[in-house]
Formats: sequence, C-alpha cells, structure tokens
Amino acid sequence: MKKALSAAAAALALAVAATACGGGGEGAQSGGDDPIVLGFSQVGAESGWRTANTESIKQAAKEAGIELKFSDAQQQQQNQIQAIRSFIQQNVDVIAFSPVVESGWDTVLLEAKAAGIPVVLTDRAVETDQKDVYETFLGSDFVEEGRKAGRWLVEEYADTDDQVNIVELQGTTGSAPANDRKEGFAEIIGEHDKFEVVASQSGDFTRSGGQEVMQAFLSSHDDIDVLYAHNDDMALGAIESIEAAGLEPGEDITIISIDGIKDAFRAMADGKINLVVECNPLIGPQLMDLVEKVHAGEEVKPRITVEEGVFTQDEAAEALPDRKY
Ligand code: GYE
Repeated sequence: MKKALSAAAAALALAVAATACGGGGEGAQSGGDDPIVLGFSQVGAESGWRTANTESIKQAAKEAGIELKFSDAQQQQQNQIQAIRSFIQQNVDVIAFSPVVESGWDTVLLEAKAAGIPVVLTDRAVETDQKDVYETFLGSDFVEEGRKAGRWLVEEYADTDDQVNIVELQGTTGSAPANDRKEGFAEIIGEHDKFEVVASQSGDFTRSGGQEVMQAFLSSHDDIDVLYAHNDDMALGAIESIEAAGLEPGEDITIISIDGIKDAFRAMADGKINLVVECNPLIGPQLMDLVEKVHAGEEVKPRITVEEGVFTQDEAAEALPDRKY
C-alpha cells in the first residue's frame, strides 16, 4: 500500500514538473537536477559599488546555474519587504537580500522562517532579537573600514597640534555601513583631542547627495580641513562642490572615502582624493556558494567577512589598470 502511494506521488510530481516546464522544448530536467531558485532583493542602484555588486551577483548566478529572481528596491525598505513576501509566495528555494537599513525586519524574516525558506544576508546586516531568522551574513566589516580611515588620518596629521576640522558625509541614514563607518572612525579619532567633526550629515550614498551636502557644509564652514565620505560616489560629488567653491580637493581639503571604485582611483591619481579604504562588492561567487550550501542543508558559519585593503595616492595610478570595479 505504502509503495503504491509513493509511486502515485512520484507520478504526480512528474506531471507537475512537466506542466511547469510548459513545453518550451528545452527538455524537462529530472527532479533532482532542477536549478536552485534564488530570490534576491537588492538595495538599489545608488552607487558605483552597487552596480558592480549587482553585476557580480547576476554573473555568479549564471555561472552556478542558479535561477535568479532579481528585484531592485530603489533604496526603499518597503519595496524590499514586498519583494521578500513575493519570493515567499513564489516558494523560492532560498532568499538573499542586502537590507537597506538595519532595523524593521523581524516580521518578514519570521514569515520566511515559517515558510521554511532559508535566508542569507549579503553586504549589509540587520538588527534583530529573533533567533534563527537567517543562516549567515556575508559582507564587509564596516566598523573596521571606519577605523582604517581614522588610523590613516591620525598618522597623516601626527605632526600638528592644531585643531583639525572634519566634515563627514554619511551614507543612508540607518544603514549598517553608515552606522558602522561612523562608529569605527569616531573610535579612532576620539583618542586625540585635536580632531573635531564640525558637521556630519547624510548624502544617501549618491553623487548628487554628496555634492549638495558638501555645498551646504562649505557655505556654513570656512575652515574645513578634512572630508570623510562614507563612499566614493559622495566624495566625487563633493569634489565638484569643492572645486566650484574655488578650492583644491586633495590639497585645501584632505579627502578620505570608502569603496575603491575606478572613478575614485582616477581621482586619487589626479591628486583629488587622498585615501580610499577598499570595500569589495565582488561577492557574487561567495554568495552563490553559500546559497548552494544552505539549500543542501549544510552548516555554514554565521558571519563571513570579505578581505580588503587601503590605497594611498602613490598606489592609485599603479593599481588603476587592474581595478575590476
Ligand atoms: O559602500 C556604498 C553603497 O553597502 C557596502 O552601499 C555597501 C555600500 C557602499 O551604496 O557605495
């Protein structure tokens, strides 16, 4: 009896698979070889880093034979929540997303858990008290990136006792990289009284945001020594405002930024940015590897970080031809 039942179930499964195939002529894959379906909700297309990250994910999915359902949230948390709910409804195999902000995910994460769909966080982290709502988080150590920026600045200004006035362009308010890059930088410069952050505001990780906020900083402060930008795009936007104000970026104002996109390397080679802390967006292959493991029910480490360096102006021109993003 049991046997007959399972044979019937198998026949039914085959019939369903055949209908799902829709007669596209590509030949039905047998049950076990169905591609993994991954629903991925991306933050948006706000920066050069993000463009490279999206490309890396799409390319890696293709190479791994993973069927990718890609959704762009245009920097809105509501859009990401909607996308995740739609992935749950479609019963995808795995959900991955890069959360635009840190908080406010508990409900939707619990919904995914209830549906038995594993979740992988990539690039940005979430803040949650819930247990076991995601398998792992793959991304950079943003606090350490902020510290690297701070350490370089401390060295660079080691010979002066004068006050050093810093303006800070923050990333998207409430996002993990904005919170953490601010924290890591503050931790290091806070050990020295001479460093003063005289203004700090969000430029939303975009070029136009960086340009506008820097313009406002310049009109209310005439004694800015340093700009610390949480990403390259904002630094590049800010450079336009600095030049428009008749000042020399990299000379009159020391500029530090984070990411390491090609345009920032070009600006460094031109002397307009002084230091770039690297943040690697090319994490698609690592992500697909984790998706496969999680799908197979394998144990994965709860936190996986990405290895990164820092680049000064001397190193920029040399590194430029090999930059992949
Ligand atoms: O630094 C910035 C992007 O989350 C690490 O988001 C990412 C950040 C990156 O918009 O350029």
